[in-house]
Amino acid sequence: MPDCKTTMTILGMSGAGKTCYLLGMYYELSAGMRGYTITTNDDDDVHLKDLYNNLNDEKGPNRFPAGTDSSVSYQFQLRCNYKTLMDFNWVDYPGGYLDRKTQGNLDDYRRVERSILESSCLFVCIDGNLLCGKNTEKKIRDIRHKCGSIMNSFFASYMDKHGELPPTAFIITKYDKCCNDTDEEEISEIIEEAFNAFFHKPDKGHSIVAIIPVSIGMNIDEEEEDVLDPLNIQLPIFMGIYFALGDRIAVAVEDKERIKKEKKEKIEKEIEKLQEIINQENDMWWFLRDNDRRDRAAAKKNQLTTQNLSSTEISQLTDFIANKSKYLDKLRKEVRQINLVFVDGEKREDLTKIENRKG
Ligand SMILES: Nc1nc2c(ncn2[C@@H]2O[C@H](COP(=O)(O)OP(=O)(O)OP(=O)(O)O)[C@@H](O)[C@H]2O)c(=O)[nH]1
Ligand SMILES: [Mg+2]
Repeated sequence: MPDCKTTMTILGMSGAGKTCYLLGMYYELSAGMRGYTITTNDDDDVHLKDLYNNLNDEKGPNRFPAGTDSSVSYQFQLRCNYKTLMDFNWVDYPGGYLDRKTQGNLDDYRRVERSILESSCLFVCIDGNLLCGKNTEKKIRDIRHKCGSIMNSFFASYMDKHGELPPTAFIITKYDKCCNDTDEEEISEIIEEAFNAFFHKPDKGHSIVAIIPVSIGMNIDEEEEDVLDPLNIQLPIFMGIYFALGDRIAVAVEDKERIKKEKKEKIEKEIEKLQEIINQENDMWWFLRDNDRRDRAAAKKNQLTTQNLSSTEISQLTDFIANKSKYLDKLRKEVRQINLVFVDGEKREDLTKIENRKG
């Protein structure tokens, strides 16, 4: 049975908003949204709720979590109507780990690298502060130098390991800071310039990119504001789970076909052998012919010819495919809300209409 676990990793420099994104996501989805909820173990639940309550209760800079000083792994379940759709791993780490040369801690760096390489979907965190102002060239330069130069080596390692890049969401964090200084067109131009490799048709499959502006609350870092009011924060998670779930269903369909084919071939071989016995006996002189042996072979052959191909394994796979496909259809509606998407560098209306994703 295909497992229903995946890993998603957010890449972002120190202060880019990774921990706040995680808190906003947990705040929004642990409360439930259109039937979807996120759950985790009790200890992590208490810890994350403390942190997001602090974001709501405190004012000024004290409301924000301190910069992350060591990596923490979380195991979440995305549920639909309380049933688990998929488990996913999430690592919250200090952004400085991405730059092993300045931090010098190779073990921590390797842990984050492993998470990135195991991810079915990557989230690239672009700090909205880098999109403030009116100078597009400066924005491109800043993003290339502050994000691209360090992240590119991870993308290259991913490519070496998998031969392709995973579906990737470029998340514009702190969008509340830059929403008056930029628009979809400029953001698309900047991301395409800074991360050009994601905007080409690869040798196999497709390059799948979404650009998603997110915020945990309008001007939440200013004194007088007092509420967490997340914008779009659920969309990257839904996108990641959508593709991971689609992949698991595809694996289950392949497994089912393979098992059926193997079973059919095995039966055909047995039938062939039985037919040989029948022929051998029929070819004998009648006084040497073993009629019992021939009749037993004929009866067994008859039984095998009419035997259907079902088995416990096949029916489990059939149930898995039917059940998960139902959720995939439901999730598709959420993923369609992402409106800035690119497939092989071409702007598309809808991320869920990709033919032959792996082909
Ligand atoms: N206006 C605004 N500010 C935000 C938002 N999200 C984060 N911030 C600010 O950005 C700061 C850094 O956010 P973090 O989430 O701690 O950044 P990080 O990427 O986890 O940083 P490291 O743990 O050092 O790697 C916060 O302390 C807030 O001041 C947002 O949505 N809007
Ligand atoms: Mg952090």
